[in-house]
Amino acid sequence: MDVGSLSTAAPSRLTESDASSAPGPRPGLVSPAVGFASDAERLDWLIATLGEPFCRKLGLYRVPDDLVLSVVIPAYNEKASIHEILRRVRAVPLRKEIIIVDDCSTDGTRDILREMAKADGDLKVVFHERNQGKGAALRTGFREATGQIVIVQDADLEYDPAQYPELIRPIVEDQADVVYGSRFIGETHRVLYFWHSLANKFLTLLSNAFTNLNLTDMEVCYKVFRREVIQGIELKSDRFGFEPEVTAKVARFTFPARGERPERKCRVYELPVSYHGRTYAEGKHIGVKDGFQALWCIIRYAIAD
Ligand SMILES: Nc1nc2c(ncn2[C@@H]2O[C@H](COP(=O)(O)OP(=O)(O)O)[C@@H](O)[C@H]2O)c(=O)[nH]1
Ligand SMILES: [Mg+2]
Repeated sequence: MDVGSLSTAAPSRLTESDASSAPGPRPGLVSPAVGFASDAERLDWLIATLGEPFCRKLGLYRVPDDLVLSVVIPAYNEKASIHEILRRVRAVPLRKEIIIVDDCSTDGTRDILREMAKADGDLKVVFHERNQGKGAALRTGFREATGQIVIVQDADLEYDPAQYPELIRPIVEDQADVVYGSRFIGETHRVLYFWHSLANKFLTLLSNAFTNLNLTDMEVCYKVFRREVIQGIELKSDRFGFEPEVTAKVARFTFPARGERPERKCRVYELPVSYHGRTYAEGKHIGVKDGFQALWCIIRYAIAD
């Protein structure tokens, strides 16, 4: 079942390109004879038929009409996947603002993005004049974001945008302010490098020891934030130090008292995400040096900055 396509409200919430790429009702599940005037009506029917708990499990739930998800995509030399990742992001039937930050690619990604921006006026593309790293690209993207919720999307195909409705749900339902995906708690994932995963687990453990959070995958790409959280944090790391830095700062983030509401800490949730890891031959960039840099950043941002 296409979870994303069914977790929608009225089609008015979809952009034109979303609407054109969203698959229609599935024969057998939704009979054409039933005829739904809108996706919202179809969703109501599904909830009434299958029951709310089951639908929630599938990521089928009502999203407020005015909700906009800002998708921030840092891209560096991703010409092989940039078209496809954008297609997959657009196919998610939520109202979205897509912000791509090209980190001074040299493989032709820049030209592709220029063309894409020309063809789609709604697509925000920012070009860095020199290569600075994922962290710097994200800083640029976060500054541009205007949606209520902001998600990080890498420009390769390792993560699946169809999971956005599940990922944002804890925030939509006001249980969480920040949601992390996790590749280690039960979803489908490609079996790859042992030492890589061990390093990942060690970095998460060390980060947890300093933050007192019990995350299982600190280095995951899928991090979702209420916009006021991510725009309320000052980020300094230019490269992959972004992950430990943002984690340390989220753990310390406090919402100020507002009206009746007292000051409160940021609430963090975690849920499983699938992972189709690529090999170094397939273009993976992150390496041993980045592991050591992450180690340094965990300590640095725990005690200073
Ligand atoms: N490696 C690398 N990635 C960058 C840079 N700037 C932006 N990115 C993007 O950051 C994301 C994560 O990088 P990636 O190489 O996929 O990391 P990995 O999958 O963890 O090895 C991708 O979307 C990259 O295109 C950069 O300077 N170097
Ligand atoms: Mg990647």
